[in-house]
Amino acid sequence: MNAKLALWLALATVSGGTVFGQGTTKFITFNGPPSQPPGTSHTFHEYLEAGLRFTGADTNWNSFGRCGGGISFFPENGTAYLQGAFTDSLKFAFADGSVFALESVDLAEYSTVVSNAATVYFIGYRHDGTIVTNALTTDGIIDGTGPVQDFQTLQFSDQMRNLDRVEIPLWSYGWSLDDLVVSIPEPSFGSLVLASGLMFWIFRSAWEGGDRERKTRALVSAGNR
Ligand SMILES: [Ca+2]
Ligand SMILES: [Ca+2]
Repeated sequence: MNAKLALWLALATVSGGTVFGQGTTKFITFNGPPSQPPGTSHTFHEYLEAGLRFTGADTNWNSFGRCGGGISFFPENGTAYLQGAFTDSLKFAFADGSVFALESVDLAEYSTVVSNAATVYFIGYRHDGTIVTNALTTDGIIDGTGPVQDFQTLQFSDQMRNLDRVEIPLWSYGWSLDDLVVSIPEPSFGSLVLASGLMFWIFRSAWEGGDRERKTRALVSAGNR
């Protein structure tokens, strides 16, 4: 194996890891900070968790709700979650600009009063300029703080990756949202180890090559004396 081939393999391994690696999975719980105690519900303009920044998607109505649970007519899962009432919207992206994929999300209806099955439109703006939309619909089953399970875990399609940002627009309101699972692709540990091993081999070969050349030159000059 020559040095150029080894270098090419090392680069291919790293870039292959970037595309096919496991990446980092982030579980966004919306549990804070800041804390949102049970029995409370507030309007938010910004919320940050695990590097992901949430704001309103609309410039005029730049808000969304955050509920601490423990309110009889709102959905319940024992933790804090986000809500989109009329005039609410949501936009999220990594503060450091990392591209990401959406894996799954827990969704519930807005309340026992607005208890119709909620269809939530997630509009993904991909890094290549294309746009992908997933419309996720809840089961319409909600009893607030009663025994029934209000939230469901719903999966995103395989198209929801390589995203710069995601928006739930103003017209897609009447939802409750928790436990968003997001992943960031990155080189896997195995591919990094293999790549660094190949790089070491390249440098060692170059060093030994240089060393052999020096020895040969010394022998030749000794023979000429
Ligand atoms: Ca939560
Ligand atoms: Ca439900």
